This record gives sequence, C-alpha cells and structure tokens, in this order.
Amino acid sequence: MTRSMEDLNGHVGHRLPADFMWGYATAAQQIEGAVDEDGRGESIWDRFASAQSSKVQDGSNSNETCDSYHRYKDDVRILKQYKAKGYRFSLSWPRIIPKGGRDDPVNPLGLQYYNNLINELLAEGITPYVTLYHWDCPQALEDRYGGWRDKDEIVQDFRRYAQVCFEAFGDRVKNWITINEPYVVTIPGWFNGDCAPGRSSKRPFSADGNTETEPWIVGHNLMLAHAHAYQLYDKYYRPQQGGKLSITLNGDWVEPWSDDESSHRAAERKMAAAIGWFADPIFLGHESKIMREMLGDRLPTFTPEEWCLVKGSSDFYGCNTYTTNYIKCGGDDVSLGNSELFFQNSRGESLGDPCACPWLVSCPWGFRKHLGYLYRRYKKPILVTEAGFACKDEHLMTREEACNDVERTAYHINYLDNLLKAVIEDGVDVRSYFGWTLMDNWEWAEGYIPRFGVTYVDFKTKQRYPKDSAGAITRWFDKHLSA
Ligand code: GBH
Repeated sequence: MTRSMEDLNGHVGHRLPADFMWGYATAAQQIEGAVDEDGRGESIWDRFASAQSSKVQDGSNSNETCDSYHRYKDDVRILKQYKAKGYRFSLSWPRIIPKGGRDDPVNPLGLQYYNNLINELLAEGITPYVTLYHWDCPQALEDRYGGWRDKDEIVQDFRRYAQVCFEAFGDRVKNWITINEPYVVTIPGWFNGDCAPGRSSKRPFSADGNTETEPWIVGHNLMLAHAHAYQLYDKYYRPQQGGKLSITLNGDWVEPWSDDESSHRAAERKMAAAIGWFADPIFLGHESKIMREMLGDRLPTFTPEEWCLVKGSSDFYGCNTYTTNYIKCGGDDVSLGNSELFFQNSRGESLGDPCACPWLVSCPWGFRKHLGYLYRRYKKPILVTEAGFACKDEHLMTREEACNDVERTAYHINYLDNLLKAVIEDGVDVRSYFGWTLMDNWEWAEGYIPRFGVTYVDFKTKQRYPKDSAGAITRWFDKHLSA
C-alpha cells in the first residue's frame, strides 16, 4: 500500500476504524407513498395531513412523495453508487398490521415489501438498520383507545408488532431501533400540537388534548413500549439472531448564553427535558430529578417491575442531532426546561447563518461537545443515527442549483471532521454516522419545503439526482476509514 501525502505529514492513525458504519437514513412515512396500496392501513400522519384545516405548511400530504414503495431498487442503487455501508430506514406499522392491534391480522404484502428491500440491500452488501417506529402510528389505534396515551393497550400492541418484525426480518436484520425520538413524538404531537396526532391545550389551534397531562403519559408509555420490545428481543430472539437493539433520542448541544450561573443551569435543565427524561431511566436506571422537580406528580412513576424492564434496556445510544443553541433561563416552557434558545450569545456572537428551518444552524464544535457529553453521562457506544441540513430556499431552486449544495456539503464534512476529533482526541466511542437524509422527502408538518437530501428528488417524475454533498461524503469516508 502506498502512503498518501497526508499520512507522511503525520496524520497516520487519524482515521476511523475499518468497521465504522456509515450511510443514510430515511423514514417510511416520508418516502414510501402508496398509502392505499396492497392493504396498508391509515396512519396518524395520513389523517393529520388530510384534515380539513391541515396544519401542514404547504397543505401537502405524503400519499406519493418519493414513491419508494415502488422504487426501492432505485434507492438501493444510489446507496450503492455512494458506497454507503449501511441504510437506516423505518417500517410502517400500518403497512405491516393495518389496524395495528395485537389481535389484528398481519398484512403479508407489507412484509413482502420489506423483505424485498432487505434482500436487495444485502445483495448489494449494504447493512440494514431498521427502526420500528418513526412516528406513523396506525390511525385505528388512535381511534380505538387514544393511541400512545393508553398504556395497557399500546404497550401490548407495540410488543406484538415488534414480535412480528423480529420473526419476519430478524434472520437478516441485526441492528434495531425501537422508537425514533420519543421527545418529538410527545412534544410536537401532544404538547404543542403541531405534529400528528396534533393534540394540545391550545385552542382553537387544537380541538383536543391536554398539555398538562398527556405528553408525560405518552412519554412514559413510549419508554415502556421500548423496554418491552427490548426484553422480548433479548429473551427470545437475541440467542438465535444475535443482533443489537436500542432507542434513538434526539438532542442538541446547548451552550450557555452568558457565563452566569443561571445560563449554566438553563443548559442543564434543557438537557434533562430533551434527553434525560428518557435517557436517565433507560441508561442510568433512575428518573430525571429535574423533570420530577418541574412536573411534580404529573410525571408518571414506574413500578418496581417496570423499572426492571426499563433500566438497561439498550445496547447502544442512538443519537439524532442537528444543531446547537445558546441558552438562558426564561419563559415557562417546560418542554425546554423553562429556558429560551438563541443563535446569538450575550456578546453578540452568532452560531451561523439561517437555513431552510428556523431551528437549524450548522455548528460542528457543538456536535463534538454533544458527543462527549452523551458518552460521559451515558457511557454507551454512540450510533449517530441522524444529522443533516436543509439549504435556504432550496425548494425554489432549479435542479442544477439545488445539486450544487455547498452549505450541506460543508455541514456534513465539518460534522464528520468533528466526529473524528471526538473519537481520536476525546476518546468518545462513536460507531456510526447516518446522514439525514438519503433523498429529499416529505418533511412532516413542513411538507415539501425543506429539502434535507443528499439526493435531489423531482417530485413530479420521482427521478433521483445526486447532489454534490453525496460525492463529498463518499470521498471523506474513502480518506478517513481504515482499510
Ligand atoms: C428529525 O428530527 C426527524 O427524525 C426526521 O424525520 C426529520 O425529517 C428531520 O428531523 C428533519 O427535520 O420547529 O422550532 O418547533 C430532528 C429533531 C426536533 C428537529 C423538533 C426540529 C422542531 C423545532 N427535530 N424540531 S421547532
């Protein structure tokens, strides 16, 4: 093997281990389309987007989106072209069990679709990372008993759904994520009401819901559903199938707005609300003290038997992270730990330029700090299961303009450089990087406005076109992965 100039210049060993996993992530509701085909049931997001006064920004739905239900071979082909080692996608619960419940029939055509996708990936040497739940609860369960807010029902129904998936795919799928971002399921879905099922105390914005109580019950039930799936896998499937399973939590680094004590405390409280709420019980085996202080009796408690299930129910820390904020005390939003977020600090220093989403700026050093924080506190190998960027006004650009995605390229390359520093210089055990997202898709309540893909999608023809960022990421890994 010949050594590159870079190696001779003293960077020998500044590489990720050969078994570092990388690729791209997607979610079923955002890419599949074909919502009425082959027996698929309705999801809460189908219903949310079709509501009379839809809360989706551009009034769109995901009935067609990227049409990956028919074009999954195109998706695998571009993954292969990008030399991705893995693909993280989610299963649609209502495609597999249209009515959702533990006594409801399984849809063989739904299973067939995912079998085809998994087999196609494996034939191309791409490792599947499979999420069971990326926000698309069967509408039938919402109608039957209120979905995630009925503990006894939803936990059993989710457990059975997980069992169907382990049975059907576990011979070939060895990497499982139970639930994507329980915080986003609860807070936008049941607290602010701007995501499905759209419940909140805010009237008339939401017709139903109770911000005081429901989000904390839903969060509790999501943890229990996850823990039951973990125990089921651990006991009955792992011995044969030998895979790994965990949950993916979203969370972004927060940097104190000024150096005073109260900004530091705000940072601590925000981490507790966004992450500790779930991560403390699952990874540390105790509830978040700060969440208990903020919520009092409104935060449900686990019984001793439930604690046995929840504590330690993870093989790795699944991390979705996108941005960084400055933070200080203020406001009464419990979901932010009674703090306020900014992109500028007290000295007027700015974190970065606005992009397509008001909540997102690129902050590579914040990413590095975040990885270090998670590893020190939760002491598990970290899989970065999502990170990504949407360029400003990309939806208004021509295809050629959109494919020349300088800001997205910079985002991913800078994040990867900082991931490498976290691994090499800070000793953080990071095992994967999945970019969000493989291709432009339906961005939930923001419809087709933000485009996060490394692949441009023409939503009329459904054709996929690589953006420049995809090539840059491939080259980064060519250079930074050990042989
Ligand atoms: C990811 O969540 C999702 O997993 C993925 O499906 C989605 O496509 C991707 O984000 C891009 O949006 O508007 O100020 O209320 C990332 C975590 C948490 C980021 C909620 C946006 C909304 C902030 N998300 N947050 S605000």
